[in-house]
Amino acid sequence: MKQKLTEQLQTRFGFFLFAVVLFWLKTYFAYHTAFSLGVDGWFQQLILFINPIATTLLILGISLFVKSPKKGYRSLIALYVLNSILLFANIIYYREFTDFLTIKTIFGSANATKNLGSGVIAMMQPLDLFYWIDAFVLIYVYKKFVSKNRDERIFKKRWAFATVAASIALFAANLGLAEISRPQLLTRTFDRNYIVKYLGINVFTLYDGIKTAQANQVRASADSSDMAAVLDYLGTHYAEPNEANFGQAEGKNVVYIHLESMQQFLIDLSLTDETGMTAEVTPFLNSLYHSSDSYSYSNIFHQTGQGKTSDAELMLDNSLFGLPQGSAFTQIGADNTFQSAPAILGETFGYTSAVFHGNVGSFWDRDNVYKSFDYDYFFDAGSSYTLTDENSVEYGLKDKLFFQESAQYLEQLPQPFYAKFITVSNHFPFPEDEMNNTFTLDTGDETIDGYFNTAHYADEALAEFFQYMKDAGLYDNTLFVLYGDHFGISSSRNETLAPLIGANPDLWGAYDDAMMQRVPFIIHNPGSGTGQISDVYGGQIDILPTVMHLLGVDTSAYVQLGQDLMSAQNEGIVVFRNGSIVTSEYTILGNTVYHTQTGTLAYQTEEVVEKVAQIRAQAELQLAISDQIINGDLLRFYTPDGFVPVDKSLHGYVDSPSRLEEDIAELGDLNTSLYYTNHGVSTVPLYQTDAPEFPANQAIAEENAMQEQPAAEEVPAEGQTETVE
Ligand code: GP9
Ligand code: MN
Repeated sequence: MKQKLTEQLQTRFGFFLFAVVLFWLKTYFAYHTAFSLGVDGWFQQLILFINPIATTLLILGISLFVKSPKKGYRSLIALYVLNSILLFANIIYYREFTDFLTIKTIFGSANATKNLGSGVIAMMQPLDLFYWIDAFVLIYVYKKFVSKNRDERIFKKRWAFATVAASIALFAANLGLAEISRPQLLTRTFDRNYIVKYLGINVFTLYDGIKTAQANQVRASADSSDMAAVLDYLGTHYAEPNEANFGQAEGKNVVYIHLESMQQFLIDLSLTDETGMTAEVTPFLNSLYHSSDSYSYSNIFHQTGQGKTSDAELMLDNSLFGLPQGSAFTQIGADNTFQSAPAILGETFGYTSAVFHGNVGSFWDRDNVYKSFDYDYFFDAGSSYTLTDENSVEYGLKDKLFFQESAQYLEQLPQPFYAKFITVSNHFPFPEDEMNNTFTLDTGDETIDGYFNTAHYADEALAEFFQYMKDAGLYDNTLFVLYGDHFGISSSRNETLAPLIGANPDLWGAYDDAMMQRVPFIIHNPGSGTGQISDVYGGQIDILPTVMHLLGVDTSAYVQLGQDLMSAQNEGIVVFRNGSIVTSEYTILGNTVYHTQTGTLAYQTEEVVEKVAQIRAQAELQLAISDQIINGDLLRFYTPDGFVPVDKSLHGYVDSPSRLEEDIAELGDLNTSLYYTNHGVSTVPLYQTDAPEFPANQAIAEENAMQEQPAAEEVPAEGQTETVE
């Protein structure tokens, strides 16, 4: 019997079937352990169970066409490993993004892959080895039982074709069952989860590839008449500014602070750290949030997709959404035409614009995309900051050092300026950093512990920066816009997080995950005294028109898809990039509708159904219009009166500091920079930071150590007591 089995296994087809079964079971195992596919009932379970078979037969079946037996076996193993890599990459990706890998994420750009790759090690777990055991088994079985007694017969082509035919038939059956459970599955693409649940990961990848190719065609086939629908939409959607504060900050500098991975639940949150001390996690942000000079928001949601940071930037600078897949920055950002904030402010009021970011400029293709947005300068790691192992984390210079090192460029910018600071310290995996552990927790989940620690650190960095702005004399004349870019804690961790934020993990559900997508949004206008905390529902798409109106820009002719949050005409419909919708009344997640205020399921009366359908139509239209603009590059067909299209060729960021120097030399007496108006006295020495890596602090620490006092650690420790109390 055993002998018989071994003989069967040694044949081409026997070994092939063995591999198919192995891969099938592995995939099914992964479905249950690595993804949450929302499988409901026995019928969906059945479909899930059978869905790996068809594509596994097809993919591994390719090896049956290889004539040479030796090469045939080997190509089978190679295909097996390749398909395993695809599955494994999806497992790791899903862990962080709760999503599947798309063709664009894989091949779209080196940046996206780098983005994916960087967190991979941190995301891997020892148990991940399980996903490779089968491959080792396959290779072992081949070496031990097959290779010496290989089936040397040429595998008949017609059997190879028969296998392909069988796989197609099986796929058709699979699709048929799927369509019974979910009609129009492929035509409407409800959700990526659905495609994987019903048809498997391989089919999803292929399907996604076809969609991507189609998208490339859309751009080529778009023409100026497509703008008509967009302008129609804007005609009905535009929200007029609130007269009470239109132009309140006119002429002021604008400083945007991109708060990496900050979520709204951090605001006003106090936790007890390991030392037993109870403290606010983000005391400085909290003080800004409650300041009477701040327009603060408690119900602003991030609307980013896979483009994460870059999607947030796209929305903030353009009031256009990122794409349903991948990053719009890396896919079209360098080519498309935009009417971005730096261009509008530059043309309207003569603003100088700059981005500060302590990471390499190529990440998210920023060094090309910013040209399309009309940024004058981009101070990045390559040109403007000195990075060492000690002073940087995975995505660049640590926040305290980043802000400090930025001061030398900021003071040189002709005013008014529009400056964006992109922080990095509070980025997944929120690494523990011995020198900067200012808030230590032990919840049993390192990611969550790390998150509070790095958020606290980022908050301290922010406080130092604001202090500098005051000391340098820039503060009063600057409008600050602070926003969280996207979640830092992924939904898979929310149940662990729940007790820390006063929620019951047992009652946690999809509604709560949706509510966790709130991000901080604060417009701080020093001296205004007109601030308040607004509970208006909005998203990142709404920030640009809101800020523009405060700055006194008439936005009515621009293509901005958001609505001024201070406008009486604001509709308060927030659509997520995945299609979920939140309003102050309803939270719509797929077919499930909740009352936003209570989290209870909404009883679907006729009235509710009608209202929800209306909201859904508006939300879908907003996303669709945005996608049309981006995919078709429609802004190339429409230039508002008086607006001069951006000339990308004017910009280059290889060495922004030198370029700035040249530009201000040319300005001569017309220079309005802080440095110039200060008669050439730098404000940089005014910058106070307790960063232990900061050279001055290191010198003090060394001196203290020389005097044999255990003071080396006291420098950061002092900062700690100040903020903890
Ligand atoms: C990269 C940084 C992080 O430079 O902005 O991007 P993210 O991973 O958050 O999208
Ligand atoms: Mn980010």
